[in-house]
Amino acid sequence: MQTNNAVKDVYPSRVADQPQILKRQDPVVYPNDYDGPLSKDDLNGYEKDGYLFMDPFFTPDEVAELQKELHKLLTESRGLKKPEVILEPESEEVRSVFAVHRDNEVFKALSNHPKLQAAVKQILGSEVYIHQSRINFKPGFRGKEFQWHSDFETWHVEDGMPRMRALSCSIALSDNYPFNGPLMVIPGSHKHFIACVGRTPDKNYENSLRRQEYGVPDQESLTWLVKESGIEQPAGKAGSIVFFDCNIMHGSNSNITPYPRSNAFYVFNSVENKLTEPFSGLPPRPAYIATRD
Ligand code: 6CS
Ligand code: FE
Repeated sequence: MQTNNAVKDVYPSRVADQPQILKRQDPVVYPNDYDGPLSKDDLNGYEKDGYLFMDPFFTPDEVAELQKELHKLLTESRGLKKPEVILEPESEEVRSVFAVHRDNEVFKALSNHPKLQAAVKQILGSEVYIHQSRINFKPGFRGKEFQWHSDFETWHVEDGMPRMRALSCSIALSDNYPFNGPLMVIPGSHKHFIACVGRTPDKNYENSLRRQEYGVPDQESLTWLVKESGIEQPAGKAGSIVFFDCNIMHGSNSNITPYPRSNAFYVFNSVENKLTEPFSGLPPRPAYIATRD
């Protein structure tokens, strides 16, 4: 068993030359008495499937303000050479802008939205902080795919996230349709941890955020997961939201339609699950990808 300093690695990945399917060793919904917008059924559904889709979640006025800011941010980011601005792998199109909860007033306010915060605490059962935020623009015609992966596998290996007590909120800022590359999830896959093969390269994030190669499960494991419970694609209008568990297997296809699929992603981590040293043994990733302070 690998350890880094004091913390045991209960989910070893990218250490063996064969993939492995391990059982999850953490709760999905953490017992708590936080009040919020999620019903008992919502929470039971999230526990079983690993995700919860709500359409709508935000009001039309809130959506209008977010869309205005989205276009402003995209215009500002084009041609901007800064680490937080990630380009598509085969063009100069903007793929993502990271750390919007830190650098942008409108998206900072969104991360503190009372209804959003309340829902997240009903699931994680504690106070929370933002581990990572980004806007994925997935532009029309050129928005490329996101390979299948578990976020937790990356956050554990490359950021040192100890346990599965985090979640992502994907907030639709443009209408997500079945055909413009919406999020695809494998319901129930969050209950298994797919240990991947390969060794994480130094500064892997300089490529992985454009096209992920490490931490992408093998086809046999993916086929096994899909056989268990199929594929769902919670595609909703602008203002809808998908809460998804840190370990659910997910991905999205390229967008060859004229309709951008732009979403805001906020990753909330429990204050009881703060990052330790990366289990890869490599230096930690920069703060704009993983909050460490
Ligand atoms: O490396 C990461 O942290 C990012 N990669 C993906 C594809 N999803 C999670 C996260 O945004
Ligand atoms: Fe992801």
